[in-house]
Amino acid sequence: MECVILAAGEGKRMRPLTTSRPKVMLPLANRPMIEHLMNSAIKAGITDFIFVVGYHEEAVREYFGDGSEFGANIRYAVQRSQRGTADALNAVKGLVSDDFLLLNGDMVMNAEDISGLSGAVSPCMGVFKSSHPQDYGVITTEGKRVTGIFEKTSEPKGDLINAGAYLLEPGIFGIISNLELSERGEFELTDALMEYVSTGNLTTYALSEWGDVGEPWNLLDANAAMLENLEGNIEGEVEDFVVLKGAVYLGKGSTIRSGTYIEGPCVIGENCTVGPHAYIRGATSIGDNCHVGHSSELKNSVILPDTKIPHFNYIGDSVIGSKCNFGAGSKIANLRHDKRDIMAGDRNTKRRKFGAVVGDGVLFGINSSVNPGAIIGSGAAIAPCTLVEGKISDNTKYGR
Ligand code: TTP
Repeated sequence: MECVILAAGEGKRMRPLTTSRPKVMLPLANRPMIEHLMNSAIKAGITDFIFVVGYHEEAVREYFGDGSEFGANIRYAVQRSQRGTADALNAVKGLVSDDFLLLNGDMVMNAEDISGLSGAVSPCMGVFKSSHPQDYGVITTEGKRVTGIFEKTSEPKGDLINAGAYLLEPGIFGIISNLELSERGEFELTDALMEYVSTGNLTTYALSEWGDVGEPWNLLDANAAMLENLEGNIEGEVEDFVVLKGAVYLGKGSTIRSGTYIEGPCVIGENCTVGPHAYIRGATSIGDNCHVGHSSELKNSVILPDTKIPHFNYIGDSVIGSKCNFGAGSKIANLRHDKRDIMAGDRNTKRRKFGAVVGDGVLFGINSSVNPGAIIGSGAAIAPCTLVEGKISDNTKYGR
């Protein structure tokens, strides 16, 4: 069976992390999220994939090529402008001739569920019982039959959500060709599926585990979930007087220097230097070529490659882009004194602890302090001793 993965979206909610890469290439445990999804499908016995790419498609193509290095056979279809999920699926019209799996590329699913969904009767929708259905499209059912699909609303009609995973048949392309633009100006897959709902043909498959990765703070949860299964392994060098607790993975060419204390799960990529005297707490992923130096502390964060956190820094519950540099003493706060949920701009992270979202190439002057919920645009330069809060656009010079 072929598996179509939608990977063309820009991921506006993930900005500025998606300034220079598509959302699906953002890492969980140092691997693009779409690689984890593909690996789950491979474990479920699927080897043929069609990736629908568009926004920064070169990043996906360069990383995966034809898939042979990953034990997969990947073809590509292109969605030129991001006009919705049904439009993205339409890019594979003519490429599939039988039942196929369709997965949103920005989510986490396990192999058992992919296997179960692919063995269902088409058309079938993967659904998940969510504790916060108001954040998703919700469906209603009678037995296994879908009776309604509803947009995200503050008063959902139940707790079963549309997980963005489907078993479909080629007849869907005929339905898509008759779709009209939705109110938000997109061709929506859910509108196409309503055709099946009206004839009583769409059934559900209940997923046992699921996570979507639409917002930056979802990356932290999904990263932590990935790291739960981390098998520790030391491929680099660990100097004397280093304490490693829990699962720690250290990549080739990396060194953990004396006095460093790591509470896993923690994955450190290749050619990194950690310490002397660094403190890293789980669940943290550090990309290739990073430096975490003396008296720097990291906790529950995702750090993209080539970033330097070299002297007396604190980063908690944050997502940090690539090629950033933290001046000595610069820190990111992750808790409000009134303990209220952290707001990131006008969005509620629904987390009591959240630090910042930092784009690529941000330079922090010494002793700069970042307030919880800050979103700092790619290429921004923060002046020394500056208090950073709110939203900062790409390439801004901030502070004195
Ligand atoms: P969304 O999360 O709805 O959209 P997005 O990924 O562009 O993110 P944002 O809302 O933050 O802008 O997309 C769900 C999936 O569908 C995701 O895997 C990306 C994919 N997609 C496309 O491939 N093409 C599209 O035109 C859209 C809207 C989404």
